[in-house]
Amino acid sequence: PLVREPLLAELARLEDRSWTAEPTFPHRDPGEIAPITSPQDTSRQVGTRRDATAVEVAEAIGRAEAIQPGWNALGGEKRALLLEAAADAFEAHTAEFISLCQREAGKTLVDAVLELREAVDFLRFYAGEARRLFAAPMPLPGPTGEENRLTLAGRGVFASISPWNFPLAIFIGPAAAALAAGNTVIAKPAEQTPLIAALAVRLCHEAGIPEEVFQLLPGAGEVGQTITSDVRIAGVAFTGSTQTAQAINRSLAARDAPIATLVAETGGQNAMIVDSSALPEQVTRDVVASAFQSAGQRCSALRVLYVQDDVADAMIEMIKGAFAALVIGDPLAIDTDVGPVIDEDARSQLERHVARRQTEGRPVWRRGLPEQARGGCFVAPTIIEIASIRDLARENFGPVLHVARFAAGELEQVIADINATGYGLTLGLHSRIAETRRTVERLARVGNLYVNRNQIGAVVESQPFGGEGLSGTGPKAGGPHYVLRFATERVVCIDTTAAGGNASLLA
Ligand code: UN1
Repeated sequence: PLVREPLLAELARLEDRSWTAEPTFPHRDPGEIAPITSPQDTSRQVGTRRDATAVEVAEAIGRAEAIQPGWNALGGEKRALLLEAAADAFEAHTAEFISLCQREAGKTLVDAVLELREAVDFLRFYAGEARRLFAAPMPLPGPTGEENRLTLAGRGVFASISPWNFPLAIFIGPAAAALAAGNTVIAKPAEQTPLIAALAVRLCHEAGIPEEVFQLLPGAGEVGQTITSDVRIAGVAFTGSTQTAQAINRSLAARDAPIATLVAETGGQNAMIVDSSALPEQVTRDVVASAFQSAGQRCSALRVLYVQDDVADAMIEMIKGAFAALVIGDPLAIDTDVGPVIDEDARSQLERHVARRQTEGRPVWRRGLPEQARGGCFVAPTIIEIASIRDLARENFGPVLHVARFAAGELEQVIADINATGYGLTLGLHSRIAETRRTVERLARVGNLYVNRNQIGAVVESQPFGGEGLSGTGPKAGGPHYVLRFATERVVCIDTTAAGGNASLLA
C-alpha cells in the first residue's frame, strides 16, 4: 500500500509543526515576513515566509554565477549522483513532504503522495539525463584528418519560478533539469507555497549539492521581477499563467543582455470529446477524475466536456451521479476527494465565473459545501452547460466543469473550436471508432492527447508533458528533449594531420 499506519501517525504528529522559508544566504537586515496559512482553514498558520530583498537577489545571482563553471566542470556523472542522493533524501522525508503538501497547499492525501512520487521521479529521470547527455562528447562525422565533436554545457545561471499547484514536483523538476545540465539555479517558489520548497532545497544541500549552486529566494511577484530583469540570468524555467509567462518574456527581452532561454509551461482550456461509441462507466470515472481531482487545480484538468447529443442526456445524468458522491472537505481527512482551492483570490474568481453563467441562464449544478468548509477557501464543485468552448473567455482554474453537446458530423468543427482557443495542452477522447481517433490525432493542436482514459497525471518519462501555443514553449517536462533546452552546444574541430590542414597548404 502507498500509505501505512505509521505514516498516518507521523502526519498527525506533524500537524502542529511550524515551518519557515527564507533566502539560502539571509542578510541580517531581513525583508518582509509573511504568514503562510492553510487554504482549508485560513486561521491556521503553517509557518512564515521571509521575502528576499533586492540586495539578497543580486548577491545570490553573483554567487551562482561565480560557482557555475565549477558545477559545469563537475560533469554529468557526478551531478547525476548528487541528484540521486537528493531523491533518496526526499524519500526519507516522506511524512514531512506529505504533511506540507496537505497543510500548505491543501492537497488530499492521494494527491500529496502522488506529488512526492513525481518529485522523486523527476530527480531520478534528470539524473539519468545528466549521465546520458553530459558524459562524453558526441563524435561528429568529418573528412580524414579532422576530428569533430559536440559537447553540451550549462548556459549559466537559471532562474526557476514555480507554481503553487505542484509546490514540490514542479518546484524540483525544472530546477533538477537545469542542475543536470550544469547550470546553477536561483529558485523562487510560488508565494503561497514556499515552505515545502525550503525543505526541498535544504535536503538537496544535505545530499551534497553546494548551497551556492541551488539557492532559494522566497517572495511574491516583485522578487520574480527583480530576478528576471537581472542581466546575469541566462534562462528562466516558468510554470504558471500564460499572462505571467508573457510578462517574463518581456522582462527578459528588455534587458541589455544576451538573449535568454525561456522554458514556459502555462495554462490550458482543455476539452474532452465523447462520442456515442464510448463506454459510459469509463467516461464517468474519467470525467470526474479529470475535472475534480486536485479540485481541478491542474493545468491538465478537464474544463470543457463535449458529448455527442444522442447519448448526452444519459451521460450527463451518470456524471452528475458520480459528482454527487464526491466527498468534499478537509484534505487532512483520509476519505476526502475534493479539498479547497488555493486562496481567497482563486475562490472569488471562480465564484464570479459561476455567478455570471447563472445570470446568463445557463443550467448549473452545484454541490453543497460541508459545515467545516466555512473557515477555508472552498468552491463547491460545479457543472455548467454551455453551447460551445467559444463561450469561455479564459481558463477557470478550479472544480468547475463545462459541458457542451455536438452532433454527428460536427467533430471537425468541435476540434476547430478547441484549436481556436489558442491553448494546446491536454485533450481527452472517448471513442471506440478508429476513424474518429485518426481525425482527432490529425487535427487537434495539443501537447498531450489521452484516449479512452482520464487526462491528468502525466507520468515522468512515459508521458512527457507540455503544450503549445498559449500553453507553453515546450519541450515536454520529463521527456527526452527537455534537458537540452537548458544546455548550450559547443563544437570542437581539430585538424589531426601532422602539419595542420591550412598551414600545410601554405608551406
Ligand atoms: C500543472 O498543473 O501545472 O499531468 C502541470 C498532470 C500534471 C500537470 C502538471 N503533470 O496532471
